[in-house]
Amino acid sequence: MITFYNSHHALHQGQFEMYRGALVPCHEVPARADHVLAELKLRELGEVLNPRPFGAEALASIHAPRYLAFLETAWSQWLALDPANAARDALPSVWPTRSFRTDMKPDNFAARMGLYSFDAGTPLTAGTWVAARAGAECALSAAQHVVEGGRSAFALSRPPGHHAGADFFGGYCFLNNAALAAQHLRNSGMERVAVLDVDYHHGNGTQAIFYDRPDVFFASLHGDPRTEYPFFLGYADETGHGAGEGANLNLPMARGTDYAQWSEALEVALAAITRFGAQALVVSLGVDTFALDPISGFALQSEDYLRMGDRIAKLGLPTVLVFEGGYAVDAVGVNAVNVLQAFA
Ligand code: 6XA
Ligand code: ZN
Repeated sequence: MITFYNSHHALHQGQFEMYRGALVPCHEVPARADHVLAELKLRELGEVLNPRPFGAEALASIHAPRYLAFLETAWSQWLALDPANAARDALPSVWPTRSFRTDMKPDNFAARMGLYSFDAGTPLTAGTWVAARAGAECALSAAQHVVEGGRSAFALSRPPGHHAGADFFGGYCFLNNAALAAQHLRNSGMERVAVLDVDYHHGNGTQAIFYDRPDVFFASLHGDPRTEYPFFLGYADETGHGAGEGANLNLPMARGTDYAQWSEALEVALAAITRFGAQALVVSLGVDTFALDPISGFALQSEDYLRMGDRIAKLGLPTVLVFEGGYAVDAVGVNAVNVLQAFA
């Protein structure tokens, strides 16, 4: 399995996220990717390459120009407010909820942060843009590898991506790496592409990006949004809209779900992807389904990730795997690489 990795991921290093009224240390830390990289090298699972550069058009295939322009300049806007801001991350604190307008371009930085985000758990830091862009290039390079005939490729991207929408960040995500990979496959002539999201959290950004499209099928296995983040999307009755009706499948599960139950939902998702007639697959590979994950509620064990990789590989589709969540930092390498090893 070829891996695309860029050390610039470490430039995104948030200090704190808002949790129950307090700023607590970020769960989404650079060490997560370091552990995956170390485990890949230990098992000699294949080449690790730097991504190719991709131009602004590639990001604009998924993200709104005004959002990209904001992300690129956000840190300098933050510093312009107060040079002392160099020592603290930017976090949003005000949002346009129902009845507010979202069509204007606010002059106030806090207003812009709120306009382009949906939670206070996703700090924007000095290196966020460079890291997110490099992570997106890993996903695009992995997709390009598959376009060129590769059976599979892994994008070891950080920050993760599946909560990011066309014009918003949140859930530790800024650019939607999986959506960018799927769109790159579409642009390169694959007519029907499926995204399988196995992260513990519903991939609200990916769902929203493709919700009214018939050419990209989105299937997600996740913690029930009645109790689990991101709470406001990911229900079973969300099946797509307009031309996209029928191309969205949510399989929410209760806290405590183990691999025996989880793998039944996987069978449902894989059968739907086969019926859809996907020519290529993108996997949003979060391993926060692990029993010891500190912010999640499923009960998967490390060996289960071998079974997961084996089962998804049996679909026989050209596949791009994109790293998402997983916060049991010491186990994240073993768990993610178990999927990749079984796949390869
Ligand atoms: C709330 C939890 C964010 C979940 C991030 C994640 N701060 N998404 O792992 O897949
Ligand atoms: Zn997650």
